[in-house]
Amino acid sequence: MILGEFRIGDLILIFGDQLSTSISSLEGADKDNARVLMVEVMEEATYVRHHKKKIAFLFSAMRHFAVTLRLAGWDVDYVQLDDGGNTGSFTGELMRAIGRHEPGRVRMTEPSEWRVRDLINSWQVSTGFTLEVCEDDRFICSHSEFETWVDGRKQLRMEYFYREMRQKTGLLMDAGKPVGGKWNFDADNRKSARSDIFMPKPLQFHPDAITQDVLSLVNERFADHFGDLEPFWFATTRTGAEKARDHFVHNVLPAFGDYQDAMLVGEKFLYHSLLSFYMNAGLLDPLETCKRVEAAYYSGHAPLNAVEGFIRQIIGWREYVRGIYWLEMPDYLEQNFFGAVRPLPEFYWTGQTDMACMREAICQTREEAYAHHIQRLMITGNFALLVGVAPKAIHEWYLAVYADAFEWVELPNTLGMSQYADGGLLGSKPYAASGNYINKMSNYCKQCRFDVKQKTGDQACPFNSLYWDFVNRNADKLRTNPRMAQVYRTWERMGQDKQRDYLGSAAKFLDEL
Ligand code: FAD
Ligand code: DLZ
Ligand code: SF4
Repeated sequence: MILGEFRIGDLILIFGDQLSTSISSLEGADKDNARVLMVEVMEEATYVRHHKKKIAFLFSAMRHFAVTLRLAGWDVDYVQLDDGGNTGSFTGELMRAIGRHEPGRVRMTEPSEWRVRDLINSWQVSTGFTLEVCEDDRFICSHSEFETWVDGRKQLRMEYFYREMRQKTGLLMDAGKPVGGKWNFDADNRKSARSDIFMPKPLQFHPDAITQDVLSLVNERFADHFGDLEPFWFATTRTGAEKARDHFVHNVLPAFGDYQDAMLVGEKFLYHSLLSFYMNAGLLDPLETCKRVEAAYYSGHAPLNAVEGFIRQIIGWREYVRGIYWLEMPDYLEQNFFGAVRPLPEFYWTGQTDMACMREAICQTREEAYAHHIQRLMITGNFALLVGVAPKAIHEWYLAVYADAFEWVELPNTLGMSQYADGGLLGSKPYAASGNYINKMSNYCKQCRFDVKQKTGDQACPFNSLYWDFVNRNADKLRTNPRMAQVYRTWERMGQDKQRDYLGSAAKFLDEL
């Protein structure tokens, strides 16, 4: 069909994390003169070896989304992983689709990751097509707004960015002032939790026929990838994700703030929302989610510390890390402030370690493709930082093992927040901690063969000596950081014998790692 200067009009490529019917590439397109293209490709499933559950979640959510689009009247060309002729790459599948449909124009919403953006730039040349790349308006802060915010600032700090996002969205604002008189109620959010029979459980879903097909495919094609495929209980549609969101708001949100930093043996989810994978794939709208959460405060259902805490994670941290990612890529990926070179210890893949905290975080990651923030930051991230794992190696682990992991959000969290590999661009000091912190925020140490109270020796918690080894090893890089001043004063006052004991214990542990 020839329409004006075009043959079939638009070919609209939708990526696996763009599963929103309001995605900008569909805005204004003519259903009668456009075709949507979605492709399952081996390249995306293997550029890091993603957790089986993550691949199953995305493929199933993509297939359900294609059904939704067709019901809404869109013509969808969907290429499944096992379809004959599937070339296995975005480039190959776009070329084949251009051959099939002879479109006048190729259109898409900007991809979330730099790697794919770079690929698209190469298509401008190789396809000879005019590519229309629309801005992703599912985020509150655009790239140019973030650049403007950064301009002229000596230091980038999330807290100030967050305040601007509060002003912009009007969330928890009253006549230009923060509701409750403060921007941040984090001081109320540091309680350690106790096991409780009334602990809420996440809303779980039974796999339907589409998901069953995907589970068989993943079982067959990705058997050697990390992680348990079943039980598979994620929602794979917008309707399901909205139910999960409502379940969170009604049953979990009121205690979200109080126990945000807590960790308990056997309690994988505590009072966390488990909404990141839905938001990141496009099944839930972040701003709409925040509005639901805000409404729970105004109706008296949830306290301000919980509601403000949740909203800050979304319009603060989530937006902020995206801004940093696009500001700093591609050089960001190469940052290595401490010059760390150690390969990732094998037990990150097996969970076979005597350290109960590490075992717990890794085993639940294998089971669920999920661990909450403090497990990622203060257990697996902290350990990698203390022993000096190469930032790229730990980054690739996080990118592979979590269902919510896309580089735009994972990389700044791992490389910046957790590993301080950007030298303090994202955070003001490294999140390094000894066993004392883990013992305060969890009950892991009670189940551990190591003794958290012992500082050195074979029975001592390894985090204790590793912490001081990290402090000593990186003194030239950290001593001048005002937030580390107290730490260095303590280290220097400790006396040489004690210092030698710590360094000796750490050296023995690192030798055997
Ligand atoms: P909740 O605790 O319920 O928090 C609510 C929401 O806030 C989350 O759903 C998420 O959308 C947002 N949020 C909270 N903290 C952050 C943060 N630091 N950055 C961005 N958004 C945040 N988050 C990802 O979405 N994808 C990742 O790949 C990812 N990798 C991480 C790697 C490391 C080393 C660390 C320390 C953190 C990482 N995070 C990542 C941030 C955070 O750990 C997860 O967003 C959170 O654990 C998801 O679980 P939840 O939905 O139950 O979150
Ligand atoms: C993560 C992922 C996986 C495993 N597979 C696909 C896929 O086959 N097709 C697809 O469109 N997207 C997939 N994704 C998500 C993409 O990696 C993500 O959309 C891009 O990184 C966006 O830049
Ligand atoms: Fe982790 Fe140390 Fe506690 Fe064991 S004693 S659980 S290694 S912090």
